[in-house]
Amino acid sequence: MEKRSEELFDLARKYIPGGVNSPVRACLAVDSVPLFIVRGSGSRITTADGVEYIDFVQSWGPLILGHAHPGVLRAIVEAAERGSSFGAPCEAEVRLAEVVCAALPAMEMIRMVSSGTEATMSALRLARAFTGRNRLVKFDGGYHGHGDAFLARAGSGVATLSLPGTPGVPPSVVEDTLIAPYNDTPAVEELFRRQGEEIAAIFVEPAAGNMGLVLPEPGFLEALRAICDRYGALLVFDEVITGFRVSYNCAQGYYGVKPDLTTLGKIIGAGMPVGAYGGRREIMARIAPEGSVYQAGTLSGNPVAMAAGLAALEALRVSDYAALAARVEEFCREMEKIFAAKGVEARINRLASMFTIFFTGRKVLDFASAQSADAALYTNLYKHMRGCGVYLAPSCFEAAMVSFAHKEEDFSRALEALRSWEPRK
Ligand code: HOZ
Repeated sequence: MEKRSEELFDLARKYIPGGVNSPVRACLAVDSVPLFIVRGSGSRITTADGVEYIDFVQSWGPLILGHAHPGVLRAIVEAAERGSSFGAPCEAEVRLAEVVCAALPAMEMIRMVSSGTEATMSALRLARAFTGRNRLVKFDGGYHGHGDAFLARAGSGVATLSLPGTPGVPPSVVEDTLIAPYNDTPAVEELFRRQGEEIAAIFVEPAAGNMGLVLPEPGFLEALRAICDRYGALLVFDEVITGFRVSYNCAQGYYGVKPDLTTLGKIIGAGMPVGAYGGRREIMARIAPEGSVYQAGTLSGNPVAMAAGLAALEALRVSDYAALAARVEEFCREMEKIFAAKGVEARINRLASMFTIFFTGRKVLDFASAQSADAALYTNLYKHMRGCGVYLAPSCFEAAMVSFAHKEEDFSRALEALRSWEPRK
């Protein structure tokens, strides 16, 4: 059933470190080989062995409309036929900028880049230049891409592989990175009491998606806003995952808290490599060539990627986010009943079309409580579900993604698979 994937993985390991171009997908944490995908359609993916799976990863978030959405596909083909890259301005990048800024009142100007990592790295440079300060606050288990300054107590692959940080990042680069536990306002206040005059920005995922899904406690984001205002630091929302997923107005619209800067990625490229950062005009105007903060990219504002993003946002503007959230809520409740019937302690954190199953009896509100979850039991579940044709994230520190393309049959088949799970067998 996985023979061809195994063969391709053997070949890949000869040429690509670990056989993959991004660590988590190697499936090491769940003691499995990666599935090589040849096709995706709606909620389903098909592997190189010709096996179809119900996909709850959806390329880690970009595909909220499902795989190969017809409107997105059409836009990509039409744009590609006109040329794949110009390294010069095109109308689509202006239109996408206009549409994103219209959805986010806190975003007056935006700069397109090619990945979420690039967006957060650039936002940090800008925050430092604007405030004239060097330090930043991030949260334990928060992941903001693989920019050097963020690789301290990071989530996602760093957490999955239990890496303390990473060689290659000089201590001097992370010594300006201050860490607080997620949802711990007093800890953030303490950092600012001691070094507030030196802190350029707080970087936070308004709902953390890289230590598994962890939601902000009521008042947490508002407190961060107030602290930044008090000390003249910038509040940066990393909405690479939550942007256009939590709602059409992103997590900032959902929670009603305005950041100074926002980073985006994933959904605004609909599966093409796109990132962006934006915010208040007076801050963004510091970027070259309007200002002096340098940041550039040949593929920034790429016409094919911009066309894909525009088509996706056009469809999302009229999509029923509330209905999808309600369906995911019902699905999570059903899963909770099944776990309870099996005597398995589980917490399912969910928000809109994302969820994470934590095998723990504790409420999961930060990285420490996320780490209390039984990773071996998650591996056991992952393997069973995969055997039943249900594709979950290959790490308990990631969020499952549901799309508008998921159908009743997908949910019922996933629940059926879960019912047949015999924990630890
Ligand atoms: N780090 C991303 C997930 N949060 C991407 C993982 C991958 O594509 O392998």
